Amino acid sequence: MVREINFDGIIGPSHNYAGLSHGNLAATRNAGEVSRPRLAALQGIAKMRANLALGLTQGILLPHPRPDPRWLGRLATDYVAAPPHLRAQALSASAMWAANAATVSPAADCGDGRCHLTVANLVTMPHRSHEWLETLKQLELAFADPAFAVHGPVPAPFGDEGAANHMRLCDAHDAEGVEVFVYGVAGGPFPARQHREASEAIARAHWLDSDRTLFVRQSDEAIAAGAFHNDVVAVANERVLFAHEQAFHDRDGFHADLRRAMPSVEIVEVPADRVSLADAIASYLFNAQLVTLPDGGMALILPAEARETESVWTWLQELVAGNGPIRRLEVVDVRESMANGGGPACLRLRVVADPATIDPRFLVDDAKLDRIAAVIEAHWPERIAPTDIADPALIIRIGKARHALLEALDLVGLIDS
Ligand code: SUG
Repeated sequence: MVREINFDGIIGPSHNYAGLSHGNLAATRNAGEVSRPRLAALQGIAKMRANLALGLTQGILLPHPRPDPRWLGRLATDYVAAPPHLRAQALSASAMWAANAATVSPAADCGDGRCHLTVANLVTMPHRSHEWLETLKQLELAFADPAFAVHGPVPAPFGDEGAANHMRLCDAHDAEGVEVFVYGVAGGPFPARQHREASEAIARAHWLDSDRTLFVRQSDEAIAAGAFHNDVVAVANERVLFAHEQAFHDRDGFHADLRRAMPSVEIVEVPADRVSLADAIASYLFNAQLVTLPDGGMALILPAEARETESVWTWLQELVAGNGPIRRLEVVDVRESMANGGGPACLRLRVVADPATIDPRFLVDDAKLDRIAAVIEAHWPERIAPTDIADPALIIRIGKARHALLEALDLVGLIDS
């Protein structure tokens, strides 16, 4: 049966705070802090357990080999000899943010009746620009069934950051939808990571119907306020768009186009005079997972920071007390990821498909999460301080930890070469 499946990136053993993402305020603020990879990964597992408890279907993507030896090799160096900035870029666990792994168009939207996935090139940030090779390998394995078409990345210099800048509206997940690609325009204080050319290439590759595809410009003020991806200021699920008033460059034009393409759309907008852009971005209100529960109602899976931000929590209480489509709030603690600018929605990639067509090694239940948690408890470093990243013992430990996870999941030799 076709349904939405959330694939969460398991937070890798090299998780650390290197301040690598200009324009991502949390990551920059926490540069040089001590990270807690074990706690981080267990927080991610707890989020997946909470999703399972809501009756949702859950998948996983695996941490990448770090430091990335192939990337350093192409830069004619290795981890020991590399200058500190390349070391940090090679070591990053940024593949945990699966919303940046790929853009996914469900079969119902695609001209050839297959579900299409295009791996994101992530070319804007050096530490993320080498993720796609390993991500592609995992996607090709997980989605090898003919029900899927997995594409390589859009070529540089057209920046593509995947599902974080893509929203889909539909009456039901398995029905034909309207796909909304959100891009930024360069010129502000921070990079605009998603380029319109890349989004257009993806829409062509996925055989999307141009009448049901919108290209929407993100507002410059949102990017300047720290919304380095659209999913920091907007999220969609089925017929609901949940967005900040200042998320889009031409809000009225976008709303009109969306209503024309999908008359049943319900736009839940948070006004700037109730929640400022700054509060929305600091709390990651919109980086919630907006999900349809098995009984048909919708829930927002929010980071704890949303509950701790008064303007946001007050607004949310009114939202769920009203008669709107969003009826339930679930709070999760993903603070270690949040400190690098990654909320609950950043950690997951949504795929609408029949679970029977997916490689079962990439799907989880509680028992499998127990096994993964045991590997994390046994092998993930407890903490990484900035000075530790030069320590060869840490690097060996990180490699062994990932290998232990692949062993536990029967993936040795398949994605670790
Ligand atoms: O690309 N942070 C990630 C956060 C990605 C969040 N994803 C979504 N919004 N979908 C980024 O900026 C920080 C890593 C560091 O600085 O060590 C980082 O890459």
